[in-house]
Amino acid sequence: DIKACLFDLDGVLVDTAKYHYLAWKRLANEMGFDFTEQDNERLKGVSRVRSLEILLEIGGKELTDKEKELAAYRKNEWYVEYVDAMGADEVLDGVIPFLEELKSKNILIGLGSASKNAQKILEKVKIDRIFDVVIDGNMVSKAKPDPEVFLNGAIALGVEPQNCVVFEDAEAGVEAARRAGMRSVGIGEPETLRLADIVLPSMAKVSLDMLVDIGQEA
Ligand code: G16
Ligand code: MG
Repeated sequence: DIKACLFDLDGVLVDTAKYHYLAWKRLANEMGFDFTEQDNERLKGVSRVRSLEILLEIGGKELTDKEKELAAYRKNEWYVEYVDAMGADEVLDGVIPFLEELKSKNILIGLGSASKNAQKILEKVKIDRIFDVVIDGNMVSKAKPDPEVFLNGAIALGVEPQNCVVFEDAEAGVEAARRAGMRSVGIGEPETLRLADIVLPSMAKVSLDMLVDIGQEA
């Protein structure tokens, strides 16, 4: 049975991808090249350092390690300005009722995000207090698809991986869940989330009944 749900942040609970996009685009424009929303798809779920490498590859630019560090720092300063302006209305549809339903059934709630800003974002949109554990980009050494972030969540909650369900919008995140020995709900397109046990177009479609169904397959 299901004892814990572990949620990715960007693309599942909130849409911070649009702010990452604006901040990366500003950096790209300063370096003299354009960065499109389609390019931004490649950065979803990817760490900050890796995102910068992809951006530089798109622009055909090379930077020294010191310059890379400064560029990533500046991008984050701009990104955090957007995050600071976020409010409770930015929690995606369906999320709050679902989290409340989990709470009422004593199912534990965890966050498993690549973002180093995850705690701040949860606080800004006022859902931080509902989480029993938060594992973020400051606490893991290996990025998704490595299962570390979700395994650490399960350990912190004292729950076995087979009793956890992961909610993820990124292919690498769904792969991480599978490698952790957890079930997963993909949020997005079935074509890109093939490893997920079920795929839903958005969190607005999630229900506890559906969760119980995938739990029984175990
Ligand atoms: C999120 C985003 C990524 C971002 C990463 C790191 O991951 O999807 O685009 O690059 O966090 O964010 P930061 O620069 O704030 O550390 P997730 O795992 O929540 O989808
Ligand atoms: Mg995500």
